[in-house]
Amino acid sequence: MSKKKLAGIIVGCVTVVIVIAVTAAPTPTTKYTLNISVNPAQSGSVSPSGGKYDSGVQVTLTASPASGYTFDQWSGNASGTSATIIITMDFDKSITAYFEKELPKWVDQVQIAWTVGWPENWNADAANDGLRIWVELQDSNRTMIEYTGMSMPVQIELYSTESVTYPLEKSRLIYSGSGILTDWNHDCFCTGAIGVKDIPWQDISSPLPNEDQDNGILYVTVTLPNGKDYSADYSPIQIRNK
Ligand SMILES: [Ca+2]
Repeated sequence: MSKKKLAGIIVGCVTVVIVIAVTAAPTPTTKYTLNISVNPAQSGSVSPSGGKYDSGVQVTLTASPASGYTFDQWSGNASGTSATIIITMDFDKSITAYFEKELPKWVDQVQIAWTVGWPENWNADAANDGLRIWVELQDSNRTMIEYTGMSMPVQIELYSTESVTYPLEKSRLIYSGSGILTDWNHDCFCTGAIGVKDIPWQDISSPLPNEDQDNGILYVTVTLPNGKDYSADYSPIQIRNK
């Protein structure tokens, strides 16, 4: 065999080996990134929490609410209200799981708000210092609803009244303020409860319009966690220390 022929065979073999090697090398797979976020922060979690996936891979996402929250919906590169969904990683995806605060079960039972206010002595001396306001929530059977750990805004208004003859009519706004309902056993009419708001006499505007100036009408509006407002009034209320 001539040197030239031998060289030709060697070159041929090497070429075949190279061709085989190139053909056998794995094709690099495209990977896509999955970014998961949760809104509001700390309201829940998603499994898996994100990562890199081969193109075309299907990923099952499961949303789990934190205590006191429920799953609401997916948004971004996914949609739906089911807590478990399957997505296909065919491009980089950013997905947000939305959770919302779970409403307390008693919220739907509230039908009535009651309020009352009495002169109270809340410092060391013997004289009453102002009005103490209580608010109570009731169901349709007028049974007090027990709740705890709430933060429910209460708007409070006091009006003077020209007369103590029913029906009482409001004359002039003499106090406007706000309070917070927190626990049923602190904000109810119970003896010894602290009430929802103390209004010092000096915060109630004066002079009052006429000889019935010691009487007024109390209005409160409670806003529940579902956004519903419940109003209550109480009259005549003694709005000056006697
Ligand atoms: Ca006092």
